[in-house]
Amino acid sequence: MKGKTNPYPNTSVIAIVFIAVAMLCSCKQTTTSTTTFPDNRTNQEILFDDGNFAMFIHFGLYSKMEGEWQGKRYYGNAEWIKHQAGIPADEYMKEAATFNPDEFDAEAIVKLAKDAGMRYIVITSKHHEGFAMFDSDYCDFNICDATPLKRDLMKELADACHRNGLGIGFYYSQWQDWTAPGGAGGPSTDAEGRTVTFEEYFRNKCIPQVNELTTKYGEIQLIWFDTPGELSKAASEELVALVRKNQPNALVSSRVGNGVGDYDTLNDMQVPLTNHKGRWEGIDVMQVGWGFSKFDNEWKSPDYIVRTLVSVVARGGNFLFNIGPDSKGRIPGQAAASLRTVGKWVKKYPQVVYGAEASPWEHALPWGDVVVNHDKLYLVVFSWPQDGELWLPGLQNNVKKARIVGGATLTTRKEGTWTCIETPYECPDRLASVIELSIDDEISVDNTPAVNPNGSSTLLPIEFATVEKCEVSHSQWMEKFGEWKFKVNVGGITAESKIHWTADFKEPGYYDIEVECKGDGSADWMMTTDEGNTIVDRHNLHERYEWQRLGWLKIDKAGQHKLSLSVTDADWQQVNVGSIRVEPVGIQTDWN
Ligand code: H79
Repeated sequence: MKGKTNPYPNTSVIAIVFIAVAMLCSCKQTTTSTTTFPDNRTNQEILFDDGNFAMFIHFGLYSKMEGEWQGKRYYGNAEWIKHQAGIPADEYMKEAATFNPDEFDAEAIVKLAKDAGMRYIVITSKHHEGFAMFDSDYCDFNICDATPLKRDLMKELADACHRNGLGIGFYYSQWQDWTAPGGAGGPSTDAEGRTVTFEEYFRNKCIPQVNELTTKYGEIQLIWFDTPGELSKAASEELVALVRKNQPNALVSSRVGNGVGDYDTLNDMQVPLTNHKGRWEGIDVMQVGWGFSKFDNEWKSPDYIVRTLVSVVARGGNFLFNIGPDSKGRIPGQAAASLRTVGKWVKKYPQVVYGAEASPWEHALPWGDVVVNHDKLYLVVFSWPQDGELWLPGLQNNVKKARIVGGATLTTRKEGTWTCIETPYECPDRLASVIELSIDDEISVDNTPAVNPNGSSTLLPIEFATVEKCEVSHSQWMEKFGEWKFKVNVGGITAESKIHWTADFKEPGYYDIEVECKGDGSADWMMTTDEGNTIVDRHNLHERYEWQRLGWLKIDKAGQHKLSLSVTDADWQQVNVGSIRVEPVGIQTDWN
C-alpha cells in the first residue's frame, strides 16, 4: 500500500411475491435534513458513503463463451451459460485450456473507471462456475494453473487500483460452485466417486480462497458475496469473521446471507421509490447480463446511467454499475464510450455524486430528483421545462440563491407552498442539468407528492397510496433469463375496495386522470376527490398492464387533496391497479 492517492491512506430468487396490507410509504408532512454519518468511519466506509459510484466487473471463464455455446446463442445472463446450455462440469472445465484473455489491461480498466468518475472496482474473483480468476493454492481450476495465460488478474487489477487511488473489492460466490464437488449446483462426488458434502467444499475451497483474497492482494474495499442459498448462519458468520480478521476495515455485502453483512445490496437493477435507510448499494448492468455477450446490443446509454446513478444517490445509496470484458479481456467499445460520457457529466457536477446525500423529498420529483451536499440542494433536472418555470413543491425554506451549476444565476419566487425557479428556455445539459439552491436555515420540506403544474403528467405510484379492503403485492419476474423486473400492484379488489392518493395541486382546475390497470372482463371505475367531485368511466381490462383514461377531474381549490379510486360495478374476476397519472389540462375554468 503506497502512494498519495491510495484510498486507504491511514491504514495498513425466483418470483417472490409477498403481500403487504395498507400503507407502504408514509409521506411525512415535514422532514428536516438528511442522514449524517458518524465521525469515526473507516476509510472503506467513507469511500462507500461518499464515493457513491463504483465499477462492477464480471469476468470469468464464461467470458470466453460470450453468450454462445456450440453454435447456439443464449440470451440474458451470459455468466450462467454453463447452466443455460447444460454443459457438464468436466466439459466446461476443459474450456480453461483455451481461455487466453491476454488483452486484459488492468491499467486501462482503472483508467476507464476513473474517467467514468467511479471510486472503486469490484470484480468477480470466482463466480458460480467455480473458476478462480486468481492464483489459488486450493483449487487448480484457476487462471494461473488451468489457462495458457498464467497471470493472476486479480493481483494485476488490485495493484493497478492501489497505484491509482481506487479501492478494490472482490466478488466471491460462496454457496454455488458448479464445478467443485460439494458446491451448490456442483458435482456431488469427486474424481474417485466419493460423495462430497457442502461442508467439505466450504472448508476445502471456499474458506481457503476467501482467506487468499483477503491476505494476498493488499488492503481491500469489500468482499461481495452472492447468492447465499441455504448457507447456515454459522457459515455466513464464519465468512464475516475471516474477512474481519484479515481485513478489519473491509466491508461485507449483505449477500453473505443471514443478515450478517455490513450493508444492504438491493435486488439486481432495483432503485427503491422512496429513500432507503442505512448503508446500501444499488446494482445495475451495462448489457442485459453481467458477463459479456456478443449478441447483446442493449447497451445502457449515458442518459440511463446518469439517471440511475442520480436516482440511487437521491434515495441514499451507492451505485455499483457492471461491465463485462470480452473473451480477450477487452472492455467493449460501447461500454467504454458510454461510461466516458457519464464521467464527463460527473466531473461537471461532482457535488451531485461525491458526498451527496439523499433527497429530503424522499422520492423522485416529476422532472428529476434532488440531492443534498452540505447545506445546498441540487436539483437534477432530467426533463427541462419548456415554459421557463421549474416548480419545486413543498420547500419550506427561502431560497437565498439559485444558479445553474456551470451557468447563470436564476430568479426564484414563492407561490404558496411552491417555489418557482425561472429557467432559461434552452436546456443547459442534455444529459441532466443541475440547479444549485442555497437556502436559509436547515432544510425543511413537506414531501407530500405534488402534481407538476407544467410539463408532462405526474406519476403517483401505488407505493404512495393507502388502500382499503384490497392488497398491495410486490412481484418480481424475469423478462429474459436473469433479467429481473419489479412491480408493485394492488390486487384482491372488490366493490368495497378503495385506493387513496394524497397530492398537492398548485392550481384549481381540471386534471386528466389515467389508471394503470389489468385484469379480465370490464370495470366501472370511480374517482372521487375530498371536495366531492367525482368522475366515472368503464373500460375493458386486458391481460397486461396498460394505461386507461378516466378523463377530467375537477379540483376546486389549490392545495392538498385526496383522490380515491374504486371499482363500483363490473363483470370482472380480477382487477389490478399499478399506479395513476395526473396531468393538468391547462384551460380556463371560469365559464362555470
Ligand atoms: O452475478 C450476477 C448474477 O449472475 C448473480 N448475481 C448477479 C450480481 C445471480 N445469481 N443468481 N441470481 C443472480 C439469481 C438468478 C437466478 C436465476 Fe435462474 C438464474 C434465474 C434464472 C437464471 C436459477 C436458475 C433460477 C432459475 C434458473
